[in-house]
Amino acid sequence: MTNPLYDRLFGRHAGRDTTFLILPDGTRMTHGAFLDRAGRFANALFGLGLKTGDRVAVQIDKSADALAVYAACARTGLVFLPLNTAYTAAEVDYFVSNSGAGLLIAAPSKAEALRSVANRYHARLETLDDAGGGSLSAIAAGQSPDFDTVDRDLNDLAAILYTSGTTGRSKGAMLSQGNLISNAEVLRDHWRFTADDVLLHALPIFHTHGLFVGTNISLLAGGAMIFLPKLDVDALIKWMPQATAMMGVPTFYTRLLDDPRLDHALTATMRLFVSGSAPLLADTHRQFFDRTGHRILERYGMTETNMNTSNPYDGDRRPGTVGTALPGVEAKVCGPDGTELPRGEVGILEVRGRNVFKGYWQMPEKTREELREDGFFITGDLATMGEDGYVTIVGRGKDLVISGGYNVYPKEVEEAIDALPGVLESAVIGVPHPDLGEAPMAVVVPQKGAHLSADAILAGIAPSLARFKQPRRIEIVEALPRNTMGKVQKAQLRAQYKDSFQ
Ligand code: MCA
Ligand code: AMP
Repeated sequence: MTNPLYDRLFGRHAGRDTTFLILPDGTRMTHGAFLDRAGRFANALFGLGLKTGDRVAVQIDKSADALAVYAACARTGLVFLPLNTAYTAAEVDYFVSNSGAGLLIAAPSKAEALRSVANRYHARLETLDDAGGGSLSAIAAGQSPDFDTVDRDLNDLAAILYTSGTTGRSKGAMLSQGNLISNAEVLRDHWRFTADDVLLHALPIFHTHGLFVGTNISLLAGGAMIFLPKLDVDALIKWMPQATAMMGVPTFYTRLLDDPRLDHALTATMRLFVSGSAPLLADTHRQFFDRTGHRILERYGMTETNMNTSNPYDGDRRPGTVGTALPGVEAKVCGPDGTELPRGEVGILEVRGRNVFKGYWQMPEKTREELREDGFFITGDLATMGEDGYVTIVGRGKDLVISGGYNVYPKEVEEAIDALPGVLESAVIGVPHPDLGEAPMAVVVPQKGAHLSADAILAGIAPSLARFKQPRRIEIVEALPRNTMGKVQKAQLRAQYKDSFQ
């Protein structure tokens, strides 16, 4: 019996008394103890009547048990579907309905709001909190830690992660066991992770960065993670002398730089700082080097592809670039028809490799639009590639705002605003933000005679949109700038409001 994802990431650690997780209160959980927890959850999930291939939607706070549910899904062949804890019930409704999830696991505090969602789609609802409580935890407590791992192969679906589209609703990116393992193996080797590493982990575990990049690499290498619930600079500073590596979005680095305690001594045990999910300013890279002597290693990825390019471990970590294609990944800068452009020209980045996803869940047309028949995935990112293969992301061909590493699709926010009474139309743009890199802002036109206020707009969209998608600034204007074709000129708005948060 084989199950590559479970066996290589988790199963081989069975019974080991090596440290896997160091929790915020200082307690340590060994690999063996973690796998016992995962075994109990595997029995609990099958005990609920779920079958291999069923989707398990999970909206819970970060904890050892949350990771154990991920391991249990790998072991049972259930498809893990993690959801941002900031999503509203209205947003979760879509994910449960679109995925046809058989089980929704929620934080107990959200159970009441999500019960009707689960009922509507005949999904089971169980709860799990970050302190060992909740109905699923109670079921797991009565189970055996032993479980017969379900046979799977590299092509089998391991996870669905939803990513919004520039038009229409979110799309579920289907990631196979092979997608996840191949990328984790490449990154472990590229970034030299070993069993001696201790990863300072303060990212959320419902996205690729914290879940597949951080956690899968640590598991493959057999190292430990200091597992913090969220970014808290005091906690990072407290734990850093016990760590060897950290992964973060650029906000991690700008907040650390704002703290006078960041210096060479604080980072003396660290061998690697990785940044990704959003552009790291070259200036941040340089300031971090001046303060600590460490050159942040920037890499580039997507939910659909895991990681595609990386600066080198040894060699030139070039500020403002995302490095070269990872081993086993092909990257090219192309024109609209997929023809590769001469080096140095700006085009859309396309990537191919074992890391690239299988397609969008039950959306064959969307899949065809973005995944070419020859296997190249059209990232939608504007890039250049130098003669030496270094890639620089210079912009986005897609209308997307990345705020603190979270993606905000303007169309989704505009639709929510436009649906409010008194709104004629709106345009949502990303503007530079000193802490979040970029933040969404809305420019709104009222209907004739209607009185609109920013507060009323925010209150109107709050029930349907996660807080991080809500505009940080709202301007009420008489009309939106348009070109002769009638298209809203977002570039003009971005230029007009570029200093909003500076
Ligand atoms: C929280 N808030 C945000 C964000 N996060 N607003 C805008 N953008 C955000 N990213 C809001 C909260 O709703 C709250 O609003 C206020 O900010 C403070 O909340 P708090 O939880 O204290 O926030 P924080 O601790 O300051 O978090 C900021 C953060 C966090 C550290 C940047 O968002 C974060 O960890 N981001 C990482 C995201 C990530 O992992 N992305 C990877 C995606 P209020 O107080 O007003 O109600 S995977 C990916 O992109 C690809 C594959 C890749 O390449 O990695
Ligand atoms: P997501 O859909 O959440 O997976 O976000 C993927 C997007 O994040 C990519 O298409 C890029 O636009 C952006 N991204 C990720 N890493 C980087 C990076 N190092 N520099 C610039 N943009 C990045």
